[in-house]
Amino acid sequence: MTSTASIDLKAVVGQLEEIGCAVIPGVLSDEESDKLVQTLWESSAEAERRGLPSYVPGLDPNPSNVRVFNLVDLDPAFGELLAHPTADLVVSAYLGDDYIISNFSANIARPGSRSMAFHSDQSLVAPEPWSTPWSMNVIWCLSDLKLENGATLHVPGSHRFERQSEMPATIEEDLVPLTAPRGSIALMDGRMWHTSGANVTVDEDRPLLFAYYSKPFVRAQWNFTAALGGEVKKGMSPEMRYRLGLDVVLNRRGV
Ligand SMILES: O=C(O)CCC(=O)C(=O)O
Repeated sequence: MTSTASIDLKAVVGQLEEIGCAVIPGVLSDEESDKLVQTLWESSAEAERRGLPSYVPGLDPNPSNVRVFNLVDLDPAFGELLAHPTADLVVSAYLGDDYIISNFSANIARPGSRSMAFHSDQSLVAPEPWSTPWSMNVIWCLSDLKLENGATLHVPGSHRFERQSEMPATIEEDLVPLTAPRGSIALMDGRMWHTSGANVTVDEDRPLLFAYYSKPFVRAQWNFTAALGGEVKKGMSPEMRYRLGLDVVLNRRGV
């Protein structure tokens, strides 16, 4: 599997700056991807037992998108992914090594799923102008990501719009799929305008995990202090406690 030493970090950061996204293939083996898909479905069933929604009207057009929220509480494998050395390397380089974790959830686009509303993730957590990257997604591709199975549609270069008023009315005509082989991570600047694609296959699921990271001064989307159980919190390293905002002091590490 791709080791952190073999990653051309300068090139990855260059693509994020230039295009707004980049792909690092081979971060997970096929076996690891398959195991995570299995863990994801088990976690989805557990989330349902706990009464967490898997379909949010207004977020997705129909229930063929299966959402799994609160991944970190559902299985330790997901916490490990958040702290994965490759993710840490890239996020530290792009946002700074004092980054925090804003959210971690899954979107399984099943056959029949359609696009959600066009948005950028940074616009959901910070007001314009969006002059610099304050957030980014590390998207764990547990299957191949291709147009037919609902690959994330994005507008390359759209991370440079500082205000919504700068965007042409026809911008959605420029959407293209973010393609990647299974086992990759796809990286996306938080300012990139995007949406989920439509899964037009007969029988292929598109399970993606969205690890959303931000600058430490941006309020997190998910309240991990409230959402994680005591045992899960206890198992977290000091580093992860800081990144998840579990300590008493939120804006200084090691306090
Ligand atoms: O599933 C996708 O491809 C995109 C999901 C997304 O943008 C979101 O949940 O905010």
